[in-house]
Amino acid sequence: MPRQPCAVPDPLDHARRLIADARSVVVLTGAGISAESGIPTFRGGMDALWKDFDPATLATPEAFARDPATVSRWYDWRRQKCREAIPNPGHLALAALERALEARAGRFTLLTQNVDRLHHRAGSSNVVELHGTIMHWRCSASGREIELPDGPLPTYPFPSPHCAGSLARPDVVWFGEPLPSAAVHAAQGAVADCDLFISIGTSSVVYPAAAFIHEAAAHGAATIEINRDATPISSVVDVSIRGRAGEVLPQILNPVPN
Ligand code: BJW
Repeated sequence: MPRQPCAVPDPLDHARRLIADARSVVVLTGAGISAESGIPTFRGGMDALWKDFDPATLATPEAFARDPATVSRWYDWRRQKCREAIPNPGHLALAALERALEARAGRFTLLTQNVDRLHHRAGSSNVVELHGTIMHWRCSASGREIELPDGPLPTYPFPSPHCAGSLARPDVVWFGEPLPSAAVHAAQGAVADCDLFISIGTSSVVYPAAAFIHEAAAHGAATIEINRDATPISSVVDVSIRGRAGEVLPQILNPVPN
């Protein structure tokens, strides 16, 4: 008898089956999901922000202390880019997944490393911003929020109106700074409880966010990665889907499998 070829499951079908069976889903997103909204990623690719810049000169408290004008100007330029961007089909598909899980009395938590607010604007509600948001700025001394003009800041650096001699800084998490404790707490609770973890558009090299998928897998959650390129987790996830988030997510989630 001729041998039948062994059926390799199509990764999109496999992902749909895992989503249909899941009751508690955690999604972790990174810069890749916003790339199709025109927001540059940090690493990898011709347009990546850190292709020409050393992150240590822009994304650390030391850099801000050394050269607040350059750092403020760079973040304010990015704030304008985020304001102008619109959510893409990947963001919208995740908002639809949240609504579908709610409808079947499931749980959905969206952990994002992105600071652009596009998930909120797409309609997602249970969003945990691990690295803060570039849309809010705060006093570097007191931490009080600072109202910003809609357009570019009038000066770089921009003085804080709250404390004499201190400066406005973006409410983001720089290297060497702790993540907001409420965000870490919410993330850890969701990860401990999930039966499916989906990592989307992140290089999976920045901690502690990069550890969450391993924690989820260690307690038995199924894992899916959606990324344009291979990453350190591609060979350890249950389903690795190589493609653009804005194209792959609608294929899996429109309609949400049930
Ligand atoms: C597509 C696509 C498409 C493209 N579709 N895919 C343990 C081990 C080792 C190091 C550490 C550790 N614990 C802590 C550290 C140190 C450090 C760290 O992780 N360093 C590593 C880099 C080595 N971590 C920290 O410092 C963190 N703080 C901390 O741990 O504090 C501890 C502490 C406790 C108590 C007191 C004091 C301290 C803070 C990390 C903060 C990260 N901040 C940044 C900047 C935010 C502000 C800003 O926006 O400028 O966050 S760094 C930058 O990287 C940004 C991102 O959120 C983050 C992750 O990047 P992401 O999203 O993965 O983007 P990319 O560009 O890397 O990847 C894009 C991906 O998309 C690629 O894979 C593409 O293929 C893909 N892609 N187009 C799908 N269309």
